Amino acid sequence: MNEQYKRKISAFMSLVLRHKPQEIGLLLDENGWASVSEFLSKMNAKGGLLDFESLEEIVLTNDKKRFAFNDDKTKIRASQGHSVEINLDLKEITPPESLYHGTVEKFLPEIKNKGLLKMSRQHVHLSTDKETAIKVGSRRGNPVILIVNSAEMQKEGYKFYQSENGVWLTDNVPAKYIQF
Ligand code: HQG
Repeated sequence: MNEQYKRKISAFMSLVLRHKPQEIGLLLDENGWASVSEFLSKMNAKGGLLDFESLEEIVLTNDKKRFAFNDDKTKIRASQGHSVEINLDLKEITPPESLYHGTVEKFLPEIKNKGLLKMSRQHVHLSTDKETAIKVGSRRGNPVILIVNSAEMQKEGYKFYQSENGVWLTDNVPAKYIQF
């Protein structure tokens, strides 16, 4: 499988497993899992040639480990980033002192006003390293990096989670905990 093809399939998998399973007529269970055999047959229904070995390669080599199998590899799901309502069964954990969020200038007035909101996703996404936040912000233009006082938030009752692929998640970040 060449890299370009892998990227294309992986982007489509993100769409299906996070946002629009109905795009291929797939159903996700309440925890976001799809049956691997059903996923493959529905991905291939319009003439695709994705087999289990290629899927496994995509899951294993994906740059952000966006997808995960269950133990016996009969189910697959996206590890984070959903807009469909599913329960990832995340365990609350203690965050580091601070976390980063990458955004762009044009959102700053709203963020200063309302804080960071999850918008169409299930959580606000944060990272421990600045580089990741720069990449996230760069998807929309010139990146602006915000620092979130996560330890202080947790002390004051806010909950933090980490997805299977290491993304820090929380429900919202009021502006008073953000360093602009
Ligand atoms: C902004 C990708 C106005 C927020 C990335 C962001 C990430 C506000 C946008 C993952 C706001 C939402 C998530 C407010 C937040 N007013 N704008 N009050 N609060 N925003 O895509 O964090 O590559 O839902 O700053 O790498 O950009 O797909 O979130 O710009 O990990 O795996 O509203 O998606 O992962 O955008 O990205 P998103 P995000 P993948």
